[in-house]
Amino acid sequence: MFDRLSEKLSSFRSDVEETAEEQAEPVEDSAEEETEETEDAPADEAADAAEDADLSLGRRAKSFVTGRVVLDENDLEGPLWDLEMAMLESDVEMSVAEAITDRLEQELVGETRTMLERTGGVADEALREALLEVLQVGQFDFEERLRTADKPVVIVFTGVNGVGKTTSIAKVARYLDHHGFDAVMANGDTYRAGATEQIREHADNLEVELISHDQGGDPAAVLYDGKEYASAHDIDVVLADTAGRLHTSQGLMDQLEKIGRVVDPDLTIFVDEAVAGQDAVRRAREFHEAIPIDGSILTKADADTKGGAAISIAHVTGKPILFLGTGQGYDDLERFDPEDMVDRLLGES
Ligand SMILES: Nc1nc2c(ncn2[C@@H]2O[C@H](COP(=O)(O)OP(=O)(O)O)[C@@H](O)[C@H]2O)c(=O)[nH]1
Ligand SMILES: [Mg+2]
Repeated sequence: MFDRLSEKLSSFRSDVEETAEEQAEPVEDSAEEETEETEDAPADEAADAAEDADLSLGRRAKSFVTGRVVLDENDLEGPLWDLEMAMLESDVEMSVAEAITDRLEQELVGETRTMLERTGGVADEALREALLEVLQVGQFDFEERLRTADKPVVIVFTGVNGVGKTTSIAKVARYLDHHGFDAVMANGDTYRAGATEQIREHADNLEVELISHDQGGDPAAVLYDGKEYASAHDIDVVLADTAGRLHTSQGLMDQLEKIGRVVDPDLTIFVDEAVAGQDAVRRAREFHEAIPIDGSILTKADADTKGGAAISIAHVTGKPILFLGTGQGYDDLERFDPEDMVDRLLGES
């Protein structure tokens, strides 16, 4: 998962380390700094240069451990540019790539840095901070939210056709069961032939009730019935499926808007596939602008090497990624954890 992006991030780390070792001035203590300021005669400068050139690798390495180095904009220009290009190639959205490189520059440039570890360690730390900043957007405790909400909690799943909405509903039903919540499914995809059979199979496998109407019926009416059923049977959560495709995208948005009015969902979750990269990010933005979402599920992360959608979608919508879909089985659903994601991207898990 996300291997290619992970490789590119790790080459940024080694680029910065290399640049720092080649270019940054080791500053061993403040006494020396003061001497340097007063010694500005050309002869002394030459002597300094000779002394610098003389610094053995071992001594330099030691000064990185115990001393301090200063990285400036010029040192970082190359590595940051390469990183930005690498992120764009990995389908990271432009504004998100910029937010990450800006943050890295802020973290790394400027004041003298105490080098507790090798420079790579500092780049690593900065990269971790920058990635966390874009991934942590709006995270909330999903189970706590369900626990404290009035029941039944209605969760509507939106997104285009084929991205994994119905499969995700089945996985979330399993997840809820494992966390002590019961659920009913409601099939608001009355548009596609075969949609009811597909979700019924999941409902039967998972032993969850399914509310459905005939094909061509009003989705809002099905979801309303799902909510009524849940109230009458004391069921915690209604998992509401929707159609991903109508004649026009305006039709789709109108339908979601009507669902919003009729069942007043507690959570609207946007589902898209991680493998769709920039397209997934663009759709997330469009859906969110039309019908505000509360979070996203990124499916097919198991098949995604680029990682761009996973990096970008929270930042672009301002709403968190809640789950990653990692396969076709009911248990292939991971609660999204920004720290774990960063560890994975930085090769630490
Ligand atoms: N590899 C993989 N396949 C998935 C995942 N989620 C869904 N799929 C597959 O994607 C296809 C479309 O899923 P479906 O739930 O019908 O999409 P919908 O049209 O949005 O409801 C199915 O073949 C699913 O098995 C996932 O996380 N990983
Ligand atoms: Mg479906």
